[in-house]
Amino acid sequence: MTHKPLLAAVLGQKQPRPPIWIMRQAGRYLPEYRAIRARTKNFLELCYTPELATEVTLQPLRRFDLDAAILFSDILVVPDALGQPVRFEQGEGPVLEPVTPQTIASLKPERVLEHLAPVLETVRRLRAAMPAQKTLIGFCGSPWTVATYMIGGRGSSDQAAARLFALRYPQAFAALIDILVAASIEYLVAQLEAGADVVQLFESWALNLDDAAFEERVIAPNRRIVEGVRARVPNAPIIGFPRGAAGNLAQYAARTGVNALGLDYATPLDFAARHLPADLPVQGNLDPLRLVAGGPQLDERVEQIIAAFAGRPHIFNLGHGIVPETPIEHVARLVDRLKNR
Ligand code: 1CP
Repeated sequence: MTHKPLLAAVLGQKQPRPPIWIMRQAGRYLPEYRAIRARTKNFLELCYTPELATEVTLQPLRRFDLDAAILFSDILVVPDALGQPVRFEQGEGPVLEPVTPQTIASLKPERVLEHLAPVLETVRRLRAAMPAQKTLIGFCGSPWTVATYMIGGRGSSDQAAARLFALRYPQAFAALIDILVAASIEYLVAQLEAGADVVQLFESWALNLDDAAFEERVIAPNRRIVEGVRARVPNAPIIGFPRGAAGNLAQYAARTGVNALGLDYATPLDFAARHLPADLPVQGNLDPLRLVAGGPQLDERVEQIIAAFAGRPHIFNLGHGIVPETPIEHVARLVDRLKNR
């Protein structure tokens, strides 16, 4: 038995009230985050400076009574560690020099853990600093999602570059996925050994895929990671978040072996009841813009979400990341309502 309510929910134990964390809970909506960010040259420097990364990870816990902290880092530290440098341009998001079928062989999986040593040091510091009842969440991007940035060179709404690459160069694509699966296993095992209680797989671009592509690019690699991590850390608690998976969600849950399923906000509330095993823990799924707008449309939806998942272990969260415009009072009100119902 664990005394951490959020970890317990991931492990399938229903809690008296849903534990809560907020996707991207450290970030630009917090003035204390912006103050620290202003002291760093660029975003990756913040991720690679344990003292500052530890501080920004803990900031949301000081302000709100959340049940978990999520390691402050980014899914794109993995390509950076593989030797495909990532830059974060102001107001533009990540920029990378795209990989080609020829350059994939020159990625350097053997240097991943060495490059990410500062992030693992942050996990150790967090472990030491966190109150016993709070859950520490580690994470990485799932291979397909990370590959969309490595191939496209930046974020896009349709992932067309990566989708075409996977179809045109199946061997090179498979080699890239193999590298990302292996690197992700190493990285997640290292996070768990450094003190993470739970790890989350962010498959943020699980949309725009036909079911054959979903099987090959999402289900198979996520399953390999779950199995590879558990071969080294038996029973490792894992949350899968396949954003946009829609009609593929039940397959994802059944076949990857994740403990808990993150739901995006477009997933209908009765979906779990109709299509998921009765005891499968779910996480989610408030529209982040309801948290921006506040008022009755926020409060009423929160109640609907809690009621819909009341019969199973449920972790309350947004259905995608919090946005910079979110008023801090709305976050405080949400956490307070959840804790004092
Ligand atoms: O200067 C800044 O403050 C940059 C903004 C920012 C932040 C705060 C980025 C750039 N990344 C992060 C931190 C981050 N990213 C965290 C830890 C913080 C926390 O949750 O408290 C996590 C878990 C992520 C994960 C992440 N990065 C995802 C998966 C989740 C999701 O939102 O779907 C993705 C897709 C990224 C890539 C990324 N990093 C940053 C941006 C702007 C983006 C998205 C680019 C795009 O839209 O394609």
